[in-house]
Amino acid sequence: MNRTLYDLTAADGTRFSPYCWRVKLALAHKNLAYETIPWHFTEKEALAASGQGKVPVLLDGANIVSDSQIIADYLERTYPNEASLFGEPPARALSMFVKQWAEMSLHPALAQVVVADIHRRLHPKDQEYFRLTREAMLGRRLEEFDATRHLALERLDLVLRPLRKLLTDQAFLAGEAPNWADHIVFGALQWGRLMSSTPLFQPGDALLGWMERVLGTYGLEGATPAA
Ligand SMILES: N[C@@H](CCC(=O)N[C@@H](CS)C(=O)NCC(=O)O)C(=O)O
Repeated sequence: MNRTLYDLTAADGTRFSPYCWRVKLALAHKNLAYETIPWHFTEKEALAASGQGKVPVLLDGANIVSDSQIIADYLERTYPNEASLFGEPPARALSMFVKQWAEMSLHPALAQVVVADIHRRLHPKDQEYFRLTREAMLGRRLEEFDATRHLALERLDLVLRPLRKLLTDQAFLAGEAPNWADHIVFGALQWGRLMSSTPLFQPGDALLGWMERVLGTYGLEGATPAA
């Protein structure tokens, strides 16, 4: 069966969407092969069949599924014989806290660091759209983010503190093996580390070790950022 994921791309081919990374890890977790189609912000017509304009969009045979959480639930329902993305029911409920924390605390903190970098690395046809939508969303000119990068990095460090402590004490958010909660947070940090012009992590950082463990679990260590 054909399985295809629309995957946000920068001009140089870097796939940087945190939501797409979640889904790529979830597909690997379920051992499901897939191909990606690089997608640019302004290519809305390519997603028309999904009834909305954002990625990830997964074409799974005849099924068209969008939104990373809906895709995760779809994969869990459709492929019950593959490794569970959530584990037991309480674990799925807890992963919803991780999702809300990632989207309401971690993504905004990362966005302040990388939004101007992302703009510089987009295909020219996406740049104006990205500037208009992100400046409206964040309430500031993109150039202002470069000037306040040091403050954004300090804020990010604070937001990451509990995660760093946790991942010093245990291998994965989900315990001894990664699951959807790890995929969600990985997606965010992968977005940040692929697109930030300044390194987000120092060598030896517990978060880096965890990211390598997540990729290693799925045999993705050597994966290029475009995979
Ligand atoms: N709730 C959605 C969010 C998806 C989302 O925001 N995707 C971004 C890329 S990271 C997008 O496609 N944005 C299109 C746009 O801003 O026009 C999910 O979990 O998949």
